[in-house]
Amino acid sequence: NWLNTPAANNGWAIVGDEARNKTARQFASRESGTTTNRPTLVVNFTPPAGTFACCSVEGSCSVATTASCVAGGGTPDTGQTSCSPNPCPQPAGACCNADESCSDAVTISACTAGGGTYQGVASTCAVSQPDCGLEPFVDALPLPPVLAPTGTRPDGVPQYQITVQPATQQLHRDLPPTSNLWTYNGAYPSFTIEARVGEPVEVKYINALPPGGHVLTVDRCAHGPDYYADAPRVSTHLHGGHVPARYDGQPEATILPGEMDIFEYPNNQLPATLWYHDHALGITRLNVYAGMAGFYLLRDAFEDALGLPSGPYEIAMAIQDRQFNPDGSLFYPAALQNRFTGDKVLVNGKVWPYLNVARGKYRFRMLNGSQGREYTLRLENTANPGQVIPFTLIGTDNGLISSPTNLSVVQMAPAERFDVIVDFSAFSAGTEIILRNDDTTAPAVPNVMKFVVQSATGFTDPIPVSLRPVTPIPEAEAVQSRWFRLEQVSDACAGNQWLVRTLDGPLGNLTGDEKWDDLSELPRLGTTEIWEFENPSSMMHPMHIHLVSFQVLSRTEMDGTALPLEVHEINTWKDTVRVGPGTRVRVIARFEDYPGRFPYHCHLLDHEDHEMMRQFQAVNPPSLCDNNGVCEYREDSINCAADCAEVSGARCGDGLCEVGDGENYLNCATDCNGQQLSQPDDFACGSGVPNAIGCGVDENDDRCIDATTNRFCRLMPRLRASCGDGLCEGAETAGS
Ligand SMILES: [Cu+2]
Repeated sequence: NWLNTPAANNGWAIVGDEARNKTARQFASRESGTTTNRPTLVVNFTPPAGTFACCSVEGSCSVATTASCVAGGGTPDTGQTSCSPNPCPQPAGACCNADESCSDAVTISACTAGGGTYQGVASTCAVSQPDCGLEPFVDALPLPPVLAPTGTRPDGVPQYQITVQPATQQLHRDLPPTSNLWTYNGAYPSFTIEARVGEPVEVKYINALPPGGHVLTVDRCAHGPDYYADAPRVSTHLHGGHVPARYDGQPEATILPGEMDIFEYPNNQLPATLWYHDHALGITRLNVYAGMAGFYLLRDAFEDALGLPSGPYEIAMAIQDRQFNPDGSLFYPAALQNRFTGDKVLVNGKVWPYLNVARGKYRFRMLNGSQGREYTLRLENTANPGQVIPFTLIGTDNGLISSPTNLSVVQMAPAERFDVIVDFSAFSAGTEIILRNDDTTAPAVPNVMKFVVQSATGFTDPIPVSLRPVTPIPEAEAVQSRWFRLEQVSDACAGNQWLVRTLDGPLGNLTGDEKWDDLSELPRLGTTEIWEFENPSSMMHPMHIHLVSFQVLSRTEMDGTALPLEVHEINTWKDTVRVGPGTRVRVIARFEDYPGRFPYHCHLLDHEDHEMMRQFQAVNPPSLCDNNGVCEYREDSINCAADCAEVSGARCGDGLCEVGDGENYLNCATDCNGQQLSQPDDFACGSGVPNAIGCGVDENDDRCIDATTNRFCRLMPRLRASCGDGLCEGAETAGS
């Protein structure tokens, strides 16, 4: 906290008379948020006779003799003997403001009082802006184009193709092109997928990244890179999507360069602002940071008929922070972070852009797509900074709310979405309205983007007073409760790591299940559960659960004292909830449709990558087990153990060189011999044997993988293949 919230720092003055009760006094530090509370040192000095105020060119004052003043380049003011108050004329110059903008003709005192850096007498912004940083609001807000299908299946399902590939893109007018982007289809952010409820879409994901290492530095302390090192693995998750486990972007089901995978999204859920982003185990933060994120907008006829702003008046905004190297490339720390916060905020891939808006209403689908930064957003009319301009909330993470509600500020945790209407109709042409971020997390970034009101009239229809009714899930419907504690523990490799630890009750004992591989939560499909996250730590964790849309039931202090829910958390559909320090949050969800393993995790990406991610397995009802000795559809190793045995370990002959489970070219030549992409068959895959090479981790593209012959190599052991969990795992075959 000392570093992260310096405004809260203070000191103690010890009076020293221990006979009295109060012998100490708290005082603010020079970093205090209240300027007048900052400590000042007052020195009383009586200058000797014959000295006068001496003014420097910069306007500072000292007391000196006339001769020494002139000798030092100053101008004596013989009418003044004191510098208090400062009698010197204040020259003006350029001021680098706290938001990296530059203002001309500002006095040094006015500049520093506003948190700026004075650039010198007679300096100008024409010269000084580059020293101030990146000038805000010089690039137009990019509007990600809609992705066009590449084909249509015989059953009418549109087919999309997303190729993960490097790209170079200019992210600010004055920033050199950023050359270390890894993107979907060459665009950061990606193209937007438009989908409709009840109409499935197919997406083919192709990993066309260069073989070799990752474009950003991989920390091998993370689970995933501890096996795969810096291999450029990808696995794409549709955030907020209600999809089968097979298509969920399972963190371990990554594909390597040269591989592809085909997903089908059923779109059987409420319309919502979804987004797709990478979810590869242990390198999610790096893949998302490098650019792997895009919108997936799901609609239906009911929402269309509401008459909300659409077309040019409906804009999705991906808000993400970044930090740049001087050459324009993305900077990310080599080691896992507690919480990364960049010093620039981008919206749809431009640093601090602007948007020209018509005088009317806009629907903004705002996404906090940042690694770990929270935002406290507010609209500020530069001509009238005190004016409150509301965001009219119409929807949250997973769909519309019952009726519009005005918010004066929007507080967004990572991965949260706010679907809002902003009405510019009351402003005259030329009005500039800045989307401010009042969150002071260091490095503080006060700007997000700017709206410039134009003279044209835009969308002026009224917003319906009723949107889509949200019915609360009754607590009594829940058949199971689960409790989790969010805690940091020591870690031999990285020093520490964060965990989601299963408890045996509210404020209960640890059960010992706390890692990714600890599969302890088995919600039954067709039932409702209440999950409670308790957070005794000093950090906020935005907790995300795959598969389900949940409702937030309550937030309390650790001792159970009730805390109010935020407006956007009351009777709304969510998939990510803020669990603040020292609080407990309960959510309720219906587990429906899709059996299998799904992650739940903290969406601070550095936490997610470092063990603050678990998986639950949604299991079929026991009534669907027919005990006929064959593991069939809707049977799994939990609901039908007799038919669906758990299998583990390697199975020679399955086309998968299971190095992690002990296979090599000596004990399983059929799976592990000569399967190098684009190489003659004279290599040997596997470990523990002479001259073997590993799986997909070497630099020369001689990986033990050949997608064209459907042969793969896996270094990570498959410890517990569970038949019926929706994933075809290492030792599982069609026969087993
Ligand atoms: Cu966390």
